[in-house]
Amino acid sequence: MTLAQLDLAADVKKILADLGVSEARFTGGTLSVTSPISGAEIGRLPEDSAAATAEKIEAAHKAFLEWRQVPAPKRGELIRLLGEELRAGKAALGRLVSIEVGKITSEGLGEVQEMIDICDFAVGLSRQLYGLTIATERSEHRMMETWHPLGVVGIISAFNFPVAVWSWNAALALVCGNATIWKPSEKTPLTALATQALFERAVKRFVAEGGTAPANLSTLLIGGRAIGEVLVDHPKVPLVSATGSTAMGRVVGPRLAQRFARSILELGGNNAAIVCPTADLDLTLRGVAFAAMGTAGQRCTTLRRLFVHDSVYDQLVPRLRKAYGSVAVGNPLESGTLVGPLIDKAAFANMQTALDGAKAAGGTITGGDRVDNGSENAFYVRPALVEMPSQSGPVEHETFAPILYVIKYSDFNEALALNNAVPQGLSSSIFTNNMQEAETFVSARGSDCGIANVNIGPSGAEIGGAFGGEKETGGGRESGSDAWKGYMRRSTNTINYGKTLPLAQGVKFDV
Ligand code: UN1
Repeated sequence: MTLAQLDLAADVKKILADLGVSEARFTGGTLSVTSPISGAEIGRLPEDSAAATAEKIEAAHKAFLEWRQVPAPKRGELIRLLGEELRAGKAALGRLVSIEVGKITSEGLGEVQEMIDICDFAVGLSRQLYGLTIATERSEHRMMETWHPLGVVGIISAFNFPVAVWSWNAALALVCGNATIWKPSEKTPLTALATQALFERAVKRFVAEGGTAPANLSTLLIGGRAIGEVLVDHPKVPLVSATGSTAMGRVVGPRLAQRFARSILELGGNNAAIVCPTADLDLTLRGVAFAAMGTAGQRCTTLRRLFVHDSVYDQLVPRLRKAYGSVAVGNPLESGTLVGPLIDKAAFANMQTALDGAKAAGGTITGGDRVDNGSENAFYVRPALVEMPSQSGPVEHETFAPILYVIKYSDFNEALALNNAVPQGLSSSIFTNNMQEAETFVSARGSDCGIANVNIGPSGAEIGGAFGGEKETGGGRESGSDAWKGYMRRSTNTINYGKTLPLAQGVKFDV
């Protein structure tokens, strides 16, 4: 079947109808959504106005006031049910992710699995929101810290992980006792509608079980930048977690700081891997191929820079060139495809601009050309492998496309310095069997990124670890480990259970 013959709009309609989303939510509106698979329109959503957004925030705040009173393990039960709904809806939601974003089938499903995983994590967490008890210097006193919900948590997500990023934030924020309000990317509101429908199903079951869940606990905002601004500026939103470009973060971060609200920023990455003389080259080839070409280079963790030791360069790079030449590019819904389309025409134009810049800087390019799939509005490309004489020009920037810059190195410390020499600091990897190199890479003088891996690529992180990066990546942490603390406020409590009032630091104040 050619791309032009695919009736993706009908497919979308059926998936959304099965999930109980009314047609009025995705037809007849002003926000047009197209599938990158064929370029065809698959939805037209009514948008929220700025005034409606402010009302939704007020309603979410009311929900928060009730929800914070529900014991955390009971809040966890709602997220357990959400996990069940996601399990039941995995095939449908995964397919919708593939249609709306262009991910290959296993990655569309994988994204939903990531949502299920974080729900499981959050359910356990709902019984582990621990604070410390701290030794006090005063007799008959006790000092402790307790963690309380914050309020309404704003979530701004990007097109490339249209639903998983919501779940990392929402699952934690909700068990922590907050209400959430979500502005998905304008490019991917349909998967958000589907996710919201699954959440509402979970709420229904929770209430049927006797649980207390206020209305508007999780709210969806549909629209563009203007409503995002309302969210960022609203005094009843104490935290906004925003995923997107560094340019977006430069606007959102200072605006939140200006009103002393918190931010979790998950911005650009320009992730590197170092291939050392002792690397297992079969494993390296597979690790590099997935990290650099997977998701058509549109993950924030995508591998973009590869530093290869000169002793293995001529063994690895020709094999990589071959993989780039033969990787299956095409309809992501077809089995066997590994690289789907770019999200849109602008992404294609950005890729071509970066490749032109690389050429001007002395790069030798394999691939990068458009693959004609019979639809002028769909943008398929052969991933590009660009051998560069040095780290300069477009290598220093994140281009959200499958371009891997390869640079030869001879000294380990030089490679480490190159890894750290870009403004972004999300993810990084080393391929080596030399223990000193591996340990140095993950040490204080090693990679300066939020994620530093050994013998796996920089992308495809599990939810159990904290996810995020340093420098222009924004510094935020989401998902596992103790990232939950970002969604709560800490209260330090000192309790005097005696009859005297000793003051700290030996101060005397007898009246
Ligand atoms: C992103 O691209 O915004 O580690 C997130 C990964 C995924 C998440 C990527 N678990 O590649």
